[in-house]
Amino acid sequence: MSAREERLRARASEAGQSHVIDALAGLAPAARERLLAQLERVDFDLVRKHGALIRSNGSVSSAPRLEPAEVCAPRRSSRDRERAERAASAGREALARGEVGFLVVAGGQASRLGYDGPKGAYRIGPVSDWSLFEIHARRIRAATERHAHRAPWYVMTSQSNERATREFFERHGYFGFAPDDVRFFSQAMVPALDAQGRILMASESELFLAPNGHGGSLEAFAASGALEHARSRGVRHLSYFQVDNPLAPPADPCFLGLHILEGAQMSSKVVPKRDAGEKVGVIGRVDGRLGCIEYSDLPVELREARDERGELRFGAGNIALHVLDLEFIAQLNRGGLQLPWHLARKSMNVWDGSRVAPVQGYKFETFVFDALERATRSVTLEVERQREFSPVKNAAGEDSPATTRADLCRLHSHWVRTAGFELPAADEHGIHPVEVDPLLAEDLETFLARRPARPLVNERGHLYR
Ligand code: UD2
Repeated sequence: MSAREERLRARASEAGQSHVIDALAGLAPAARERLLAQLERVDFDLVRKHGALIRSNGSVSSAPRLEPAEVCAPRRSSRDRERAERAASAGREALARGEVGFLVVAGGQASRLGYDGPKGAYRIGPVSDWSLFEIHARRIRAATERHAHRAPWYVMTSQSNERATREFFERHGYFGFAPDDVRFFSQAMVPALDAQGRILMASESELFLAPNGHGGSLEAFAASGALEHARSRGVRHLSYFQVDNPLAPPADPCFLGLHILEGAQMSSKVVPKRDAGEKVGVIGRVDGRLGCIEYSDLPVELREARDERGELRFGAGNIALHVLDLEFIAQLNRGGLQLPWHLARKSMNVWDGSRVAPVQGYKFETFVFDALERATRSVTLEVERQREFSPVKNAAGEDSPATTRADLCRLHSHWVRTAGFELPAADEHGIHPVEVDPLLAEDLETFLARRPARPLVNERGHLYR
């Protein structure tokens, strides 16, 4: 056994994982090298911690004390409306100075959607048939053109989709961006474990690794050099969004301005939850600090609790749109990023020594919203769901491609109707197949101001561009 293998064996067996070294025996040289390279990247101390987390059942020692968060709600309070209007000009100025960069997290595995490829490549445009990436790209380009300033776009992938994502961008000419304005970086992967805390294998020569959650974006952004790149470009604030939500406005002057004027380090947008059971985290004060409780961790009595007006007491649904200051990310990474780990029990196809078979295993993730409690200042802004949030999560039913396409059509039909244009016939669900190119307009006001002559008509519907 080589010195390299000896070193690894010592580390692995100390962590109770010698089976992964035993797996090297009998492998052909290339396979052996692949497994060795993977093993060298494993943080065995972390694996040990994750094993302990399984044994403690992932439980938090006591139920959290939760209070509603203070929310800025321009639609419900005239004071907040005035505050938001004042803030918008600060946001516009920051955009015009090029101080805002964009970060999309796209490292997830799209397993619920059942799509074999990067989720961002999924075609969602109801009339245009544009992919999620293309729609986000058009929104960012619209913002940079409007504010006459180029800004970098950071795309977080994971090992499982990095190559495919880069190829997709290349094939599409970087969606009109200068290649230097798009930077990819990859989040880290961590081993999945069985119920005894043993590392699972994906094949005889591969560990079963899974992306470390979108909290990994904060670490990888710094470690990959993206943070330095952003600094050198004069970026001070990062607009963060998820690839699955084509309604996400990446450059909202009001949100950016509120964040800046408040001197905040990390801010969030919320929408009132659709119902108590909706699968979004809730932003609130957790044990006195601002935070977000994931839907699966919210005790049922808190999930159902209502205030005197009959509204959900903990109804500030996290839609995963944040502004993060670059210096805040740098500060979080000083001495190593320490976000809490969450575990998820899932069925996975693993190598059992002779074949690949499904077992119940554990994956480990950190969540970006856990950084909220480290922010000394933060703004929570309530926005309208129909304008900003319609994620593609599932293959069918709620939050699926069908509901997202219908939401896009509903919003854009409203603009088109208000502008006095004719709508194409509705389908059996009452949806008019209409879509507006973000490069033309991202809101009703701009659409009315630009008043496009006529739509492009194709077999799917009307596209205004
Ligand atoms: C997330 C939030 C939920 C709510 C909802 C809004 C968590 C745990 N919960 O729910 O509170 O805000 O979104 O849509 O996040 N991703 C990565 N790397 C990873 C894992 C995820 O890049 O390792 C990306 C993924 O590509 C997607 C986004 O993060 O864009 C959300 O991931 P998800 O769909 O697993 O999160 P979900 O639906 O549980």
